[in-house]
Amino acid sequence: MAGNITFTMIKPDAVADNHIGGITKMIEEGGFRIVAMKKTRLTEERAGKFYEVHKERPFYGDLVKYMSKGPIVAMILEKDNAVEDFRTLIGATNPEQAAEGTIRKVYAKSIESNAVHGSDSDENAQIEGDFFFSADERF
Ligand code: YYY
Ligand code: MG
Repeated sequence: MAGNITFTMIKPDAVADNHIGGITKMIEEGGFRIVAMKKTRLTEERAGKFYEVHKERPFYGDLVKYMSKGPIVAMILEKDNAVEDFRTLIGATNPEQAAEGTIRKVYAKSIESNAVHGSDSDENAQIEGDFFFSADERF
């Protein structure tokens, strides 16, 4: 059975452009409950660790620099079938391929600056949530 938790970040450009409210509104209207939420900034080292699975990919260096260039908003989200439903809500990685009504369709500027992160499995949702939040920060 699919889990009911996923993890997201609002990425630096979307935070800098004042889209925290707009994106959070789409998340809540999409049926997700915010369990934990924090505005913080990743160092290059921590961004590198978060995206370690991609370290052999050609875009890894740029991605790490991008994700550490300014504050992000991290959230743990709850909903039935959370991981899959959230991937549907955010849309394709490349905003040119993102469906109408998705967060990336509305807020992404490019494949790198694509507004939000979404976990790709229940296992990674747990790992990523634990990366940012302790047990006493979840309600
Ligand atoms: O899970 P998702 O964020 O949709 O894409 P991933 O394939 O996990 O890549 C992580 C992140 O890397 C993506 O959100 C933007 C960036 N990226 C990129 O800059 N260029 C690519 N060709 C692929 C991904
Ligand atoms: Mg991914």
